[in-house]
Amino acid sequence: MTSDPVPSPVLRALDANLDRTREGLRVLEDVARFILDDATLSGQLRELRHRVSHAAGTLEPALLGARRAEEDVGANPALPEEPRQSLADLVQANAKRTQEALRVLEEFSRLPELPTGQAGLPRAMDTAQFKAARFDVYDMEQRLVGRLLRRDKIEKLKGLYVLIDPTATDGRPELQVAELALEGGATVLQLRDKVREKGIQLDAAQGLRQLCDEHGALLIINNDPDLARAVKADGVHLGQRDFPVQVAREILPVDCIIGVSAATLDEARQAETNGADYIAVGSIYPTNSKEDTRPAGLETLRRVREMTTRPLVAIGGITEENVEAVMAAGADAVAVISAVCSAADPKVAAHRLLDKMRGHREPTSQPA
Ligand code: TZP
Repeated sequence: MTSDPVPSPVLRALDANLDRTREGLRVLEDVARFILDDATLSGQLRELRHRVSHAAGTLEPALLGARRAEEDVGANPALPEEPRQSLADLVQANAKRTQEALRVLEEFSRLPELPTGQAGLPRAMDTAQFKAARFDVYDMEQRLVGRLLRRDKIEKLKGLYVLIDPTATDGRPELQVAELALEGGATVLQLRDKVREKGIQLDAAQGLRQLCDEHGALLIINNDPDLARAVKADGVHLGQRDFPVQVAREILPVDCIIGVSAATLDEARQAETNGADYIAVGSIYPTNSKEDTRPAGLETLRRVREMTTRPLVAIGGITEENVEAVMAAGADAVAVISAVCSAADPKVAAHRLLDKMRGHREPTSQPA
């Protein structure tokens, strides 16, 4: 007959913290899985949970045997449960708890009370794995909180996105055109200035920031993470030859969204893999607003739609006449320069585009 494992205070501490770690990781995993719909992130968290269990080694039965939950002097059912302000708050609270628990596992698993491991392992538990897992949780916390904070912004993308290009306003002040676009219902403005120096762009970007705040719209800066940071923009838009997404991410605050231009299915796939928050597919139609455009067309838009659930912003030559076909091909948003910035009345033009977008036909199996 085997004797019962000896209840040991060290084993109890290890058991409690192993449970805390796995529970915390499960909460993070379910946020990635059910809230963010992110198979990669939830898979990584599941794998981390399994690694932690594995690091407990052969001691698991002894830990279970040592459990005395009802005798825990630290358990206080009278303490009120802390409310969570948001999903980001929930993730942070659980990530912190998991990191703390992993630190306890790391420290306690080094004690001499622990038996030595099998097959030459110095200890029964893998201390180094607990440490590695703690660092992984720091990283996961940052990624999850970033994704949650950006999620609300991404929702606003689903509408009319107007690029404010100072060379396309027919000589009118860009802020005047921008304000009219917002009054007409645009939910996103992008500053796209390929001509002026940064100091001059800063003034324009600050003016746009204020206008977007007044209208509850997003401000995106074209290809300039520095300027985006300086004016607290909501995001940055990157072309194929601009900074890679990962580099821009390191420069920008975690709640800043990053969009990437794609003219082909492969570029769109790569943008998704690199972590772009939205993909701008274009040029859908010929345009005079950009010199070196590459044609993408509606067919590419349809194929990208089938490939990804990331928000798709269609761009290039979009007008009141063709916007319904663009929406029917799977766009979540439509980005324009000339159709609004160069219109006689940008407010009316924005309004009419939005009217058409709202009334568009749902995608069918028949090409539009
Ligand atoms: N990227 C692809 S097409 C394009 C950009 C910036 C220009 C869009 O301008 P317009 O006037 O709406 O065709």
